[in-house]
Amino acid sequence: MKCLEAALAASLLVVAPMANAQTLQTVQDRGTLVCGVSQGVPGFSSPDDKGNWTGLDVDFCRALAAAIFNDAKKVRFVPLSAKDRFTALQSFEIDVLSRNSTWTSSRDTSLGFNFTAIVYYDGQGFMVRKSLKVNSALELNGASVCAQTGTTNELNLADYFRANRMKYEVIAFATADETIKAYDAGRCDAFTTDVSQLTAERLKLTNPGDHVILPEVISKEPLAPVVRHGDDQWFDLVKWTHFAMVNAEELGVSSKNIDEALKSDKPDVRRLVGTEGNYGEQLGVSKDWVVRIVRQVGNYGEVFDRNVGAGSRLGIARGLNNLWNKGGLQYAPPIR
Ligand SMILES: N[C@@H](CCC(=O)N[C@@H](CS)C(=O)NCC(=O)O)C(=O)O
Repeated sequence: MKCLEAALAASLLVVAPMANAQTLQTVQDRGTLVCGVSQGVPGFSSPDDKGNWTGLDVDFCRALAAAIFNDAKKVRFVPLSAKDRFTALQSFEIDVLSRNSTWTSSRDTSLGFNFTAIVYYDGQGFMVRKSLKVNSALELNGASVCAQTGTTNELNLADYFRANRMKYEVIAFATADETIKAYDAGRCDAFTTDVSQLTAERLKLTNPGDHVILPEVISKEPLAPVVRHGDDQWFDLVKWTHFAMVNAEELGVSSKNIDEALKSDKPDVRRLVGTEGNYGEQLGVSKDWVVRIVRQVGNYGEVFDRNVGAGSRLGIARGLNNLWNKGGLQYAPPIR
């Protein structure tokens, strides 16, 4: 019996990953990366009038495509609601989910996923009308709160009000548009989601200046691209795409000076840009994978600034998303 169990376990170990271990090959054969994004959160993933997708989550997929194909445009974006995003990944409709998704233990285990690397450290907050004259979330006893179905935000909301012995009524919607429209129309006293999304969604309100984001941040929302369990090669490539962009920023390598970086004699820059070692090949892509990413998409700081940071309409400070050696939490393991 013992032997049989061991044999079964051994066969499962081999069979489980094999069933699913072909993502990079599938993407290469298809010639396009299929990337799950939101249905529209400015700064993270939203289509313009011509259907061109932009944002931090979008650029992450473009970086992955640059590494794989040397062409950041070879991505098909699939807009997904909060409720549908995980089924789309489980059912192989997408190769990777890059959609402001919070890394939680149950999503990482029982849903059958791996969260790759934290591309944005976020936390949940509240927005209210200034005319409500509320300065703190602790003054929201009895409030009605708009939220989106299938998010961590719904759950944190319940925890926060229970912990602070306050009453509330949740009004939940399936899409971001319905949620923000309901809030704009005055159907709820407050709107809750991750602070970055509050900042982004505020731009869609009739009079953004009439609304304020309250100071409390009630949860940890580490946002990370997600892949399916059972494909370590793909998991590695997706996670190292983020690490490459962070390492590039840390080493001062950007889209503006990438050609000089190729001539650098600094050992860590040489490993990053592939003039030394075969680190790209070890991931299943080419030696110059980081050069492709940085040239076509940029380093992490460039991507942050133009989409959500100082160079964008959102103007979000780097804060927790600054590099570890500049007071933030972005810390990438070394390429070597
Ligand atoms: N980070 C949270 C919330 C993610 C989320 O879906 N937030 C809404 C708030 S606006 C959103 O991005 N909606 C965009 C959409 O459904 O397209 C989670 O992973 O559950």
